[in-house]
Amino acid sequence: MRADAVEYAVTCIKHSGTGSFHCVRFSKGRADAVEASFDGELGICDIAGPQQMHRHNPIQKADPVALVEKAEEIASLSTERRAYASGISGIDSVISAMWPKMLDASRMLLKKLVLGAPMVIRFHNDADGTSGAYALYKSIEDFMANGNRLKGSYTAAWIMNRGITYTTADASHDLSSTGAFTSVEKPLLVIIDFGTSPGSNAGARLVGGKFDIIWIDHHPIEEGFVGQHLPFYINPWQYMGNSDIPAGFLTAALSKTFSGMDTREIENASFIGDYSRYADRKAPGADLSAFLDMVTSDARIASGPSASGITPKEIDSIITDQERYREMLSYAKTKMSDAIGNAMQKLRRYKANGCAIYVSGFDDLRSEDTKYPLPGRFSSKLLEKLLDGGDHAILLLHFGNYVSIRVDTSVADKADILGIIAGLKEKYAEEIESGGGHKTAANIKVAAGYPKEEIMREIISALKKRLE
Ligand SMILES: [Mn+2]
Repeated sequence: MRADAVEYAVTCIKHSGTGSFHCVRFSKGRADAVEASFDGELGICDIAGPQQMHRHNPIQKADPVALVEKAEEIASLSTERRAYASGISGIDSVISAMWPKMLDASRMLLKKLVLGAPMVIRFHNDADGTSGAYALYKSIEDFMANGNRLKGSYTAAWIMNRGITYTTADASHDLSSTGAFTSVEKPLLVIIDFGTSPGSNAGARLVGGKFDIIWIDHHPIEEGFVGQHLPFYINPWQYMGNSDIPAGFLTAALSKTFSGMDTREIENASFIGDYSRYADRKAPGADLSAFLDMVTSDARIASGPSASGITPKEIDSIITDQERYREMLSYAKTKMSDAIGNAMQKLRRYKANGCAIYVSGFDDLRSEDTKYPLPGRFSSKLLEKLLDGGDHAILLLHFGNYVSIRVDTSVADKADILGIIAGLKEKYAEEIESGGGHKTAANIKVAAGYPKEEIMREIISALKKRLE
């Protein structure tokens, strides 16, 4: 070893492209990571510093167990043992119950960061899922810059998921993209704000054993969903909580195990985006929520510069550019309020006992090229607007072969929209292709060519009867 050389451990090799090597230098509870481009293998190498990172270096065998232990030590020293307190008591009791699991999950994540293991972070393309990815991204950046225990680079693919299932196609993609790495640590998959549909089972089974997985969610757990048995499945329903603690908030809380980053605005954006009872419309977060909703649904923006989906890094580059952020926010707000204004003019109103039932079409309310706003989210916004008037309301928004139904929480039990849909599916077995959802938000898909007007008439009369 040369006098000026320093021992680095090569902990991950990327084979694709020009190839690169994740090298870590451990010293007294901290790590410095660098990317190098020499030829080599996992092991110990001597390098004199970044300027020599391209040179071929002699490599000795290293004990991978010892390397992992060093990374685990850094992860453990970097994490906060006391549970994050948001100041909202209904949330804090749930978070403190979840804390031991969050702490373990986050230590695993930090260990992968230190060792440069490939990570895939998939987030749902709505304000909630994206606020979670954004909170995690900012917290990792903060940790690497200010944490003083890890400096350098890490390896992650951030993928905006245009659906709420982890499909076998997603799993195959993740296996093949991480297959281009040789690493002392398994790759990590982080899932944020997917549903709990058994439709994800096949994908989850495909990556099982090959990835460590952190799955952060807040949807009621469907029977037969295998994700709930993962060691790092994080869902408030397992801890006396419910969907009012959205995935964006949960991810921000998990990030608090290792970062002191202030994520309150991001947390509130997730509350607002998912209509949580904890949403605070007077605190910062409403703009961010509207912005995230738009950048994840406007077809031209959501695809991102690389056409593979906008990433938290790109989102951050817009948000930190004040002028650009203001411009895009105003675009989002104008588009949304125009669509709401047009829908309000076209509304038909039916009277039920103690409640108004509104019907509106959505087909010509948005431009074909941007696809913004998306109908499901728009119907929630429109109902919110209708409820501003103070009366109870139910909304039927139709577009294409779909009817999107949104129900005021205070009449949801009585209206029993899921019961109505179940009855209709029996009566119109041929005409209704699918239907279901929650008691406040449900959808029906009518078979192509069948007039949805008849189905809507049936829904209205069933609602009137139930509300009597
Ligand atoms: Mn959500």
